[in-house]
Amino acid sequence: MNLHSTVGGPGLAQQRHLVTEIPGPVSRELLERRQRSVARGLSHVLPIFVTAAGGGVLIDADGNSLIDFGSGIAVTSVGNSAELVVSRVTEQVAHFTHTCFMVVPYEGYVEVCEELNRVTPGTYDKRSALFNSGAEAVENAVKIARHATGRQAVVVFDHAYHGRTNLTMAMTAKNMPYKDGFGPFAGEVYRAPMAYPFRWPGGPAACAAEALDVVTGLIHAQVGESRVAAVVIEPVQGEGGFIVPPDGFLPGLAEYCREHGIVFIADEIQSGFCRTGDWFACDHEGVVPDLVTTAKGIAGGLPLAGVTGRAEIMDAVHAGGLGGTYGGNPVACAAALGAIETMSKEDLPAAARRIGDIMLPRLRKLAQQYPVIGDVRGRGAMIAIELVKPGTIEPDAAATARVAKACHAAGLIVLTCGTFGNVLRFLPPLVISEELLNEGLGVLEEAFAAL
Ligand code: PLZ
Repeated sequence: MNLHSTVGGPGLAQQRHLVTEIPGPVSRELLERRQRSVARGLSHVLPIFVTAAGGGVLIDADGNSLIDFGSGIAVTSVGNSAELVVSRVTEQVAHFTHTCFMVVPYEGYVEVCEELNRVTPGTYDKRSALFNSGAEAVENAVKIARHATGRQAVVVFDHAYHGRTNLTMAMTAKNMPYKDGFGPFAGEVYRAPMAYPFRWPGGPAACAAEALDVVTGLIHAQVGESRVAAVVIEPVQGEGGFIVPPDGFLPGLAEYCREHGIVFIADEIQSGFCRTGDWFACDHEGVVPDLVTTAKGIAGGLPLAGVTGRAEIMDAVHAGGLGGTYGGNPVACAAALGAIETMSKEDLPAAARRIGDIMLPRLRKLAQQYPVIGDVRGRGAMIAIELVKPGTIEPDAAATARVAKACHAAGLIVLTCGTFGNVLRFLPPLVISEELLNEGLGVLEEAFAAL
């Protein structure tokens, strides 16, 4: 079967165009093959098999063109097969594909670390290290924080998502599907309540101050400040429901960590690299973490992740204490340099803000029309709506699934998230055209009308 008839990238026709039902016959056939060969544990949001993608569209094996509001979970912020990613990767792959940075170094790795040190929050002296996945970056950030402080405890939050490896499963909040049956989990991980304005018992206005009180009180009573190596938080929570903490919460938490010698780690794996309208979500309130974890958007779709932070913390680890065969692979580094250049050249933080400016008013109008939408939130191009039983805050996962399904059938890729499975999230590529963005919103509106 020849699935490579179309070349991807920004040159693809930017249109929604369905020629079969979704999934079509070719995808269904491939899905059958997939069932016979790929483990059941891996599931799909939408079982169409992709043959090309670029800008704001995905083309499937049946020739359907779908609008992409997912970016492969916040990865292809610069678009699929972005020009500078393709050219840099093509050049690198022809020169050499791997040496292992621990065996023989290369400039690309150093350049990516220089870029990370430059673009992440904080102007202090920084160092970076590169890894393959977000989970691996989080694991290493915790290793570094423990080594630097000589302490063991790690504090994480309700609704947190940090990965699927053993330590990061322990740090992730949600049982199904991430943790169920996969224990025992790593120890010395403590969970605190998240400042979640929509669900905060005392209401959104009291949320920041009350949440800070509860978190710091819990650390004092149940862990002991002097035993805490790190507090790890997503400055805008991703998988847990696109929860945006109220202003004041993150600065307060950072200040508290500073007072107690606790390493403040921002997991910017989903929220980073222009997604929220700033280079990093922490920038919104000028929060400066001690360590930042990055992945996803960093390399335009190639697997790469980073830990960046204060030189004295990063360099506390002995030589040879960090590493991995593939971490900072030269091809992935080339992709990252192309992606970061694209973000700067095309001012993608501004593009993300423009996406938010278009989406939020339309979604707020939709919420007025349909009381099943209990909350509209997010920043930049990291936007979500939370679905509830009208007049309550009781989650409505079934309605969420129905809306998502209707969007998929109409050629719009949307993702769900949230501890209760009742959040529809929107993560379009930051290079999506205004026309396509508006058309996608139209599909969503029709899905609500049909609910
Ligand atoms: N930290 C904040 O969002 C990855 C997970 C998809 P990896 N989120 C998507 C899934 O179901 O596996 C994520 C994240 C935050 C860490 C991670 C982990 O990144 O690259 O998936 O390991």
